[in-house]
Amino acid sequence: MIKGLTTVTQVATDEAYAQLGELFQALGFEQGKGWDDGTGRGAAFLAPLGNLEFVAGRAPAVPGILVEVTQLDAVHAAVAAWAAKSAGAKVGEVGGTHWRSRLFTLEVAGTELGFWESENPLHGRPVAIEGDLSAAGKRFAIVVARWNAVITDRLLQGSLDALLRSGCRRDDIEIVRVPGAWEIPSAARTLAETKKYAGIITLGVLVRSETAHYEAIYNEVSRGIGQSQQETGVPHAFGVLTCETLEQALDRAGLKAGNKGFEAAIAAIEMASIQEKLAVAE
Ligand code: DLZ
Repeated sequence: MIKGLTTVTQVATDEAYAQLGELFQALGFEQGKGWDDGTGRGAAFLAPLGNLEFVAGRAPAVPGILVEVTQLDAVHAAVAAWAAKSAGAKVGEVGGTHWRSRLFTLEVAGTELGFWESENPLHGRPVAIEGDLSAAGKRFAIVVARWNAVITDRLLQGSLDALLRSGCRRDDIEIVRVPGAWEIPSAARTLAETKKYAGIITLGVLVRSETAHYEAIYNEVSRGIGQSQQETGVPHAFGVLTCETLEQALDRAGLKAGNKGFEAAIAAIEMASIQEKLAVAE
């Protein structure tokens, strides 16, 4: 496994060796384990991040040692103040580069260093773990309520469309029909516990104006689906519409406001991929 990176630079004189050591300590580098074997000596300075860069074609006109910093102007002022007291040290002006950065150079007895700062605010930020939208090779289950079937059938079509267009094989999709939204959590939980599916898509429609105990059903359905997801670790996409009227529900099932079944399936695909990546990253 890769652990770190060391570049070895020979400096011309003992004085330059001492000067550079003093500067790097003053700049806040952590001192590593040095060595002295009687024929030569080395002073190690540890940076929190490092990378090795190979270049082909046009090489940027930069020193071989580059120190990336924040607050370049403050570092420049500190290095310039240090150089004014250090014999033979020469500090260049801060200038722009062709890769959206600013840089200045320091030369000590023939050893040249560059200090630079990126102007890209995202530079150096950790790369986020994000899910892919490929469902190829993964199995998904869809739990769909028959209540308000005119609408839930459209949601189902939307989910199937998303899965198939994302590369899922038809044989890798299990569809389970349940009487109403109330029954969705238990079916979802049973499917999730088999651990056969990368994700579960839950589809239903609750219409407030037609459901006297709407709140009671809705609370239990959302709690049950969430609990199944948390306790099994299998992603559950929430495609249960909660609408004031049937017309509003139709709009959300492909008429005017997208198809929430499609969106739920995409969320399940993305979460399945994230789970896979998180498992590898652990
Ligand atoms: C009973 C009922 C009512 C009134 N409304 C809805 C609804 O809007 N959407 C839905 O999916 N299901 C409804 N149900 C059925 C319940 O979810 C459940 O299937 C039955 O109460 C049987 O347990």
